[in-house]
Amino acid sequence: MTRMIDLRSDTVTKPSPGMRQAIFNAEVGDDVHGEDPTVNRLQERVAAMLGKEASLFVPSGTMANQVALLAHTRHGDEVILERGSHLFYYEAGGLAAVAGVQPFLLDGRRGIIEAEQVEQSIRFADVHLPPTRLIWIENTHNRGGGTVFPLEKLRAIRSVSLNYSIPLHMDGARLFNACVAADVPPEEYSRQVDSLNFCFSKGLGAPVGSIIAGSAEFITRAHRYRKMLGGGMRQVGILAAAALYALDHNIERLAEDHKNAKRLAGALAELDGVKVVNDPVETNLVYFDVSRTGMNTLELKSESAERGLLVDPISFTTMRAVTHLDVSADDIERAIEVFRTIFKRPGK
Ligand code: TLP
Repeated sequence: MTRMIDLRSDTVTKPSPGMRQAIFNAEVGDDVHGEDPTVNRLQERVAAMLGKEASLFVPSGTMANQVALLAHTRHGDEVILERGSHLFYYEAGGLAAVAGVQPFLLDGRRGIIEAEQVEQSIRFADVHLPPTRLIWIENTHNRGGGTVFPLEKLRAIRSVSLNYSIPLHMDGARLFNACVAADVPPEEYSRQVDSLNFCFSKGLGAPVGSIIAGSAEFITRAHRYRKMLGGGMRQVGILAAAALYALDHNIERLAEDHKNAKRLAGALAELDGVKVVNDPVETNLVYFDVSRTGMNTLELKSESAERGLLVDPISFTTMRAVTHLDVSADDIERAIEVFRTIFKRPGK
């Protein structure tokens, strides 16, 4: 049987033989005691590469977001963020339930918000109003279509954040996709924000892990919240070794994923009734609307799976396909053939 092509997410990658060897060789210790040499090496390296004082390894992007949110806010505070942000949309209500904060939602263009929108949303001191304690952006923006946050727009938001003394956090789950696509070094994005996180478990190909970076004082608070949420891990150098391996081997190659995503989007756009929502595709995510093909996304999901291709709906009308290091250019050609076959069927 031919191998399934899995375009559901870049989280589905499996550790390569080289990464498994690095995991095998990892030196470990109890990280709750701060004694894991590989975790310490990873945290020092990431802090240095982002130009921040400190960083903290956490089990997931969701925990990174929740911990960052907790470390910046108190119950009843308000956070300004875009409507489709992962923090608001995909974290099982954690923003309200875990951090107890209130979102002030902005409509972005493909997830990108403007400095003016942010400035107009800041609350002034009044007993009726919740205090605005945090500005939150996502780069690349997942639901926006893998959109790269333009540096000049980020700089403009940074000056609002500084003028009003409101911290700015970046959910950079796919930070390196942005860096590679826009040719912007990670420290350049990092310089514009007080704190940020990125994931090793997406395009970078590690099995588990995310990291948060910021000032030493912020990371001390984050450390306490990581413990509170149960994210203190023990001999976790085996995962930090995978993360270090990912930083050494899997960043530049993200350009291939972007090329594959563009190729897929170009071919999808030629199919009758299919509309690429995030055209032009900027990084590794392709969103496409199938409402005019006569098929809904759940039908498409099961028809594709029968033909060896996994893709996920994000609504009844829109699908998402994600390229990553376990998908080759040839796999993309096969995926295109599957879509061509399905959409050419009579009556569709
Ligand atoms: N995104 C996942 C799903 O949760 C939707 C995906 O398949 O894209 N921030 C951003 C921008 C993300 O896209 C994700 C994961 C996270 C945070 C959370 O990371 P994990 O899955 O490690 O908790």
